[in-house]
Amino acid sequence: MTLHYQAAVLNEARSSLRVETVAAAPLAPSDVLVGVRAAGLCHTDLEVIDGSLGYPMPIVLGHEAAGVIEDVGSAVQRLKKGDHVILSWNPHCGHCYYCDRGLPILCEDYLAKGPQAVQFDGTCKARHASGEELKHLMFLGAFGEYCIVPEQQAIAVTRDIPFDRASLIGCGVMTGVGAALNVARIGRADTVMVIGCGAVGLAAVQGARLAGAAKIIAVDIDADKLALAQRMGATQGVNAKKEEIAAIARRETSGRGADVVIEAAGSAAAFRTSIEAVRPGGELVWLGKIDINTDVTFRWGALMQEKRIRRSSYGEARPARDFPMLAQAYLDGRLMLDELITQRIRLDAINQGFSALRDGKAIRSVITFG
Ligand code: CXF
Ligand code: ZN
Repeated sequence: MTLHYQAAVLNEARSSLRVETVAAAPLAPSDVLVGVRAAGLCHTDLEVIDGSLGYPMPIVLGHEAAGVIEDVGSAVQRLKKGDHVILSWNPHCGHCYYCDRGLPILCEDYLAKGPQAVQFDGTCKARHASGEELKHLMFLGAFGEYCIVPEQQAIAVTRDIPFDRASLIGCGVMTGVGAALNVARIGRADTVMVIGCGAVGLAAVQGARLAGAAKIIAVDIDADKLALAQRMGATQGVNAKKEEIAAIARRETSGRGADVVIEAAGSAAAFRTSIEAVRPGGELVWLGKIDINTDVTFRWGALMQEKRIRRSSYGEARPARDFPMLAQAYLDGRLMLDELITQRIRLDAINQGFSALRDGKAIRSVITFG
């Protein structure tokens, strides 16, 4: 019998999402049916809505989610009905050139199929009532009551973490904490600067704290976000509207510059500031993004002196290793997630949720189901 459920569908860019009844595809042997319980609204979803990121339509967005396994395909081995899971948006084949070199984020199959907005086996897992196929953003499409994904994308975690907090681990938190714990090599005496205190930047501040950094300088233009960064582990907050950021980095490090700078603001100015603020031989991790066709200029001298620049899209996530670890860190009180949720909304309020994100009013709005 076909499963019907409610999902928010984007039929064309620069239009509102519409909550519609859709039909699920039959479960393939290696797929699981996830009952989505919480899904966060991320900037990448917003870029698709606003048309700066082109995807085929109609599409179901949503790629930061947690839920419950409702059914499993005949070949599924690791998961069972009732398991609580956080979803990963980086399925990978495990045997291509890049997977062999420890870079699942560059998996050839993942990169080839991502822009087609199909699931990892090349098919779509939901249809409109009209019979038209629905695409899925980032191999998930979690803005609906259900979501069908291959087993590898659903990571079982402890039942003790609430779904709304767990959902954040699937994208923003993983990216920020991972930048500090997996990508940068933060030493105990290090000074780390985090530029941009949205969900990803606040997670990076916490990652720097977990890595044992001595000083953590949080940078933003919003006083409330700076105050939150300080509650989360920043040793100081700096308002980029009022202060010269690179000068602060030097002042705090006997003139050298920060050992590690994590950029999570996503502006040309932030990219430029980040390279000016890092010390010679220091590490820079760029997480933010701007339109891919935009040129960014740098002062050449700032790029010299053995500085190491890394771009990371998912904080070198290893979801099966990292999601349970992050869930436990939350339960132990070492990772603050409650404060990242500005509002909880129902699926039919999704367009207001995106307006709040567009206006910079929300760190995270989370849709809750059930
Ligand atoms: C993005 C980062 C840039 C590549 C696509 C995914 N992360 C989360 O939304
Ligand atoms: Zn995201």
